[in-house]
Amino acid sequence: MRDTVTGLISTYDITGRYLDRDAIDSLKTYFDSGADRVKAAAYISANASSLVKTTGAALFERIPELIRPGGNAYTTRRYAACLRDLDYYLRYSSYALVAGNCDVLTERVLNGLRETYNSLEVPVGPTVIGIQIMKDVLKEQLEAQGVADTSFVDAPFDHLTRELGEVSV
Ligand code: CYC
Repeated sequence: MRDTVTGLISTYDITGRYLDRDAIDSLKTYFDSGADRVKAAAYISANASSLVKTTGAALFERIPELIRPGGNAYTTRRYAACLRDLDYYLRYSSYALVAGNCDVLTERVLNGLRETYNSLEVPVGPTVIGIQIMKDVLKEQLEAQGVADTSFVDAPFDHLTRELGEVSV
């Protein structure tokens, strides 16, 4: 698992270089957004269940077939599994936001996930849409909380959808 600082150090140490301008720029961007990253993580912790609920409601409104007979989120058990998955994505994204690095997602969430989803016929497209809805919901709420630039919020959600989306489409 990495964060922005350890990631940079390991990259530069491998080639025995001092931190150059690019490295310093990345560090600066990371530290400048530090207070907002912490604020976002605190907001997510305090509002996780409502963020998940809002995301789920929007996803099922957009793709109602998911919760109809034959849909992958049909039956209470699978409906609950779907919300639980959204909660995993949110929690791990909050870690990645604080770290300023998406390694934790690759290691703890994405490893083996495609195979699991494929074998259970969990549809990847709608999952990707759900993650993107979650990102938008979170950004909107953070803006309302006074976070002026929420662009740093994109990375973990986009990482998840990019890595998942490479599958089977
Ligand atoms: C199932 N989601 C699963 C399963 C795993 C995960 C392992 C199979 C085991 C189980 O049901 O608990 C995902 N587990 C994770 C992740 C982690 C983990 C990410 C990281 C920490 O430990 N179905 C839909 C929607 C979508 C969905 C599009 C919600 C966005 O139609 C999710 N995931 C979904 C559903 C199941 C599932 C419905 C149950 C499928 C089944 O059992 O038939």
